[in-house]
Order: sequence, then structure tokens, then C-alpha cells
Amino acid sequence: MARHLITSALPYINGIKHLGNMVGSMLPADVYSRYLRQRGHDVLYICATDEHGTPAELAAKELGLPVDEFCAQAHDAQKAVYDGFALAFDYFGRSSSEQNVEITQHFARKLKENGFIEERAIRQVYSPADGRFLPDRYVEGTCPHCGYDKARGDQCENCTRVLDPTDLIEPRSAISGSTDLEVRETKHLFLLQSKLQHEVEAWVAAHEHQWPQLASSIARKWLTEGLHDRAITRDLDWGVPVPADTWPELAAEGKVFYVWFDAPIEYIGATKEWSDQDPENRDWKSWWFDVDTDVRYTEFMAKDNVPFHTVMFPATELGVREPWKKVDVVKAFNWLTYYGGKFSTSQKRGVFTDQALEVLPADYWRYFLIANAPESDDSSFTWEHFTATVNKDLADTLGNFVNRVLSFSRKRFGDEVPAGAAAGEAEAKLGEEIARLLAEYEEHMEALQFRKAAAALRALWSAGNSYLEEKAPWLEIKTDQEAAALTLRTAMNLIHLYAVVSEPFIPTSSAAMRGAFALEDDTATWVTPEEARSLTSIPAGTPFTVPPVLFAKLTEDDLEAYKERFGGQAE
Ligand code: B3M
Ligand code: ZN
Repeated sequence: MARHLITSALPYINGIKHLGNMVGSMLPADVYSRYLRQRGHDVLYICATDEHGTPAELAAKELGLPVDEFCAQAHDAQKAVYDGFALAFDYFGRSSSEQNVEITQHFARKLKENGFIEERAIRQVYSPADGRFLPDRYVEGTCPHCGYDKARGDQCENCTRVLDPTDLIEPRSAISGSTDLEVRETKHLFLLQSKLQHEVEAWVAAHEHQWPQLASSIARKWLTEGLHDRAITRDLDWGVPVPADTWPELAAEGKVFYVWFDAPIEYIGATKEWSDQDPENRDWKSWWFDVDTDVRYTEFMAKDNVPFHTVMFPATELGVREPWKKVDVVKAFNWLTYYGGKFSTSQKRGVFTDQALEVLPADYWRYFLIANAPESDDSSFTWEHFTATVNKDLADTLGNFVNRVLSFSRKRFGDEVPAGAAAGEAEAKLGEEIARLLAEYEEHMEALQFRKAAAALRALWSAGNSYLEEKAPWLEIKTDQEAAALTLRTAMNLIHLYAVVSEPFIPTSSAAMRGAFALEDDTATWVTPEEARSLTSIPAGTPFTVPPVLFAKLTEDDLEAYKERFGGQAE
């Protein structure tokens, strides 16, 4: 048994996320956490809303709400959707928590003590029309690198490069649209990342062998471009305040830390939020402090977040000169596209997570998204692909198997698992196949290869169908009741095995499958190779019920309705 710390990139507070966000962070983190828990590991899965910065202020402004009120509401709204997706966080915190404020300020003080933070006067975009400085997303314009004309002052959404508002060509205020902008001088704190370049390089070199290629190549690219000193404070009303005991002047001016400075620290902050709810039994530091080899830490994120997690946050943690846990494995994802185009929160294109749940239950989405996760490349969401996958894999291969076996057995043998003949050659062959596929499934899960894991799971479901077709109990029953009973009992054992091993992907349907059998005590959390080979966990005589249809088959009309509602092509 090992201790696994798992985090997924913190979703911004500024709105309900779309399926592309879900598939590249929280969902795979949940699948992996569930899998590890089932395998008996000690798992802590932490996530939170990322509440500071200009996106929050702008979203609150749009709704005419005070930003703290907006964040409280938006946090609850996001949490409700994640509950709907059955995301089993150990804790889902808020980066505006007092715990995060405390730890962020601590980090900043330490960085200063160690010579990695200094005060500098900089020239910043000021908007006379708005009467304020315009940091980050408060400025929009054309990206100097790729020419994208809706680039934001903090990062270009198109080429993912990190920007400074003064880099933008033809800048305009995101508040008023004013192009009458000037540059004024103001003081800010700078994180001297350049001084940490060599240490970060050495750290990346020592760890990247555990990261997928996508993550290490992005980290390498950043290191090659060189780590630059960066302003880590902003002129905003909302954020972690610069501590007055250390920087009285900046604190008096109301400066707060830049959102990307405090957001990763919230992984720690949220763990403390969790711990503070039950301090007798939960020890946040035992997950984060001086635990280099005791805890395995895996982070999940989309590729645009990789530089912050592989280079910048490690630089911060290294500069603090305290033994804070650093990431072991960075699981990064490419983009999920909508009909080959961008899912876009700002342009409201694609399927949002709350809408997805209005259309169909979470398991349909969980399975489809993970089976098509953008791992080695971008992948495209289309309703055609989605409905075809649901029908083939979930409705036909899994759902139909479960229903067919249980209904047929009940009709011919009553409400208990029939005994039948002793297992023969076909069962031995099936058992070998199941054990082999299960080992494959485990291997892919452990390697964080989600598409491959989904394919192995699907192959497990298919193996049951092949067995059933081959044995054809509906024919056997005509000549040999005992033989038919053996086939059904074996198939019912498969159903129970599917319930156990499919749980990380489709927890609700798994519970329904498991619940079909009135076992005296069903404590199975996983399936051993021996159990997979023998398929005898559900003994003859076990009472069972037939659950309602697990997965509805989607029709042409459904498909048309989805396309009508969400748009059936890229814009
Ligand atoms: N909120 C960006 C994003 O949602 C940011 C991640 C923070 S992770 C510490 O993509
Ligand atoms: Zn760009």
C-alpha cells in the first residue's frame, strides 16, 4: 500500500466548465483516484476553485455582484456539477480560503528571506477612462507571437505563450474597450526565477522520466527559453494581500499576489482546509511536508497549464528552502475539440458540463470522455461519435449483456443464481482471457494511459459477449439445462467482475450491477488474477434481481436533437 496525493488543475471560478476542461483534469484524476482506492492505496484527491485574479473580477462585474459573493455562489454551482459527475474529491476547496492566504504569505516571506523576491518599479498599462491600472486580462489585443487578435494580457489562448499586457499589439481595455491607454510607473514584487534556473533544470532532469512526453517536452521548451523574473503582484481588489509585516508600503497600496502565484499553493491550502475540518484525524502536513519519498504525488492538467506546474511552481517551492512536496508525475492532456474547432468558454461553443448532465447521466459522459481522452493528440468531440460509442460500447456490449443474462436466467431458473454443470473448457478459456485483459487494464491504469485502459475494459466486456454467443444458453436450454445453467452462472460472475472493475469509469452503473446480487457480504474492492480465472465469486443460490436498463440506446432523433441544441459543426 502506498500513499498517493492527487490533484487536478483548479478550475477557474469564472463560469461552469466545458467538457474539454473536464476531460483534461478532474475526470481522469477521479478515475485514477478511484482505481487506486479500490486497489487499497491511501489516496488523497484534492481540488478547489481558483478564485482570484482578473477572470473572477470580470465575471462578477458582468453579473453585478460583489466579487466575494460571486465566488461563493460560483463555487457552489461548480461543486454541484462535479457531484453530478460523481467526482469523488477528498476535498474541494477554495483558493480564497484563509488557509491559502496564510500559506501563500508564508511562501512569499520565505522567498524574500532567501533572496528570491525583490521590489521593482515597473511600467504598467493604465487606463484613464477606467481610472485604474489594467493587469492581465483587463487588457486584450493582438498576440505579438502568433497574431491572434483576441489575446489576453496574461496568456495567448491560441499559442499558449505567457504574455505581459504591454506585449500586446493594439491593446484595449477589457472593461471599457478604451484604446486610450498609457503606461505608468508602479512598484511590484518580482520572483527572481532567473536565479533558480539551474536548480529547476536539475530538478526537471531528475523527474521528467516519470512524465509523459507531452509534459517533459513543454517543460524543456520553457527551460530552453530561459526562466525570467516575473511580477507576482497586481493592482487588484481581490486576491491574497501582500503581507504588511514584510512589505508595508505595497500592502498599504492594496497590492495582492498574482493569481498564478497563489493558485498552485492552494493545492496545499486546500489540503489544510480539509485537515482543519477534522484536525484529530487529518494531518495536512503529513501529505506535504518532508515526505519526499513517502508520498507519490500525481498532477492532472491540460497542456497550457504545464509550464506553471513543471517549472514555475517547482521554482517557487525550491526557492522557499523548506521541504515541501514536489510533483512526481505530471499527467498532461491535449485539447478536446468540438467538431475540430475550439471549445470556448468565452464564446460559449461546445458542451458545458451542466448541460451534459441535463442530456444524459454522468456515466455516459465519463466513459466516452475517458475512452477518447486527448492523450497523444487532440481529439474531437462530435455527437455522431458520442451516440455511436454509447450505443455500441455501453448499451450493446455492456448493458445488453447484463440485462440479457439476468432476465433470461430469471425466466428459466428463477431468482437465484443457478448451479449447473461443473466448469469446462470454454470457462477455462474465458477465465484465461479475462485474467489476461484484467492485467492489461491494470497495467494501463498504472501507467496513466486512460484510452488504453478504456480499450482493455471494453475488451473485458466484449469477452463476455463472445462467450455468451459461443455457448448460446438460449439453445443449450433446449437440450441440456445443466449446461445452460453453467453458462448463465459464469456470465453472472462476469457481471459482478464488471461491476467491480468498471467502477472507476462508471461508478453509478457499477453500483447498479453490483446491487443486482444479494451477496451476504460483498466487500470485494478488486479482482485477483485467480478470481478472474475461476469466475466463481458469485456462488449458486445467490438471490439476484434484474436492474433497470443500464444504458439507453440513443436514436437518430436523439442525435438530431443534440445537434440542434448544441450545433453540429465547428463554427
Ligand atoms: N485555473 C487555469 C485553468 O483552469 C488555472 C489552473 C490553476 S492550477 C493551480 O486552466
Ligand atoms: Zn499567440
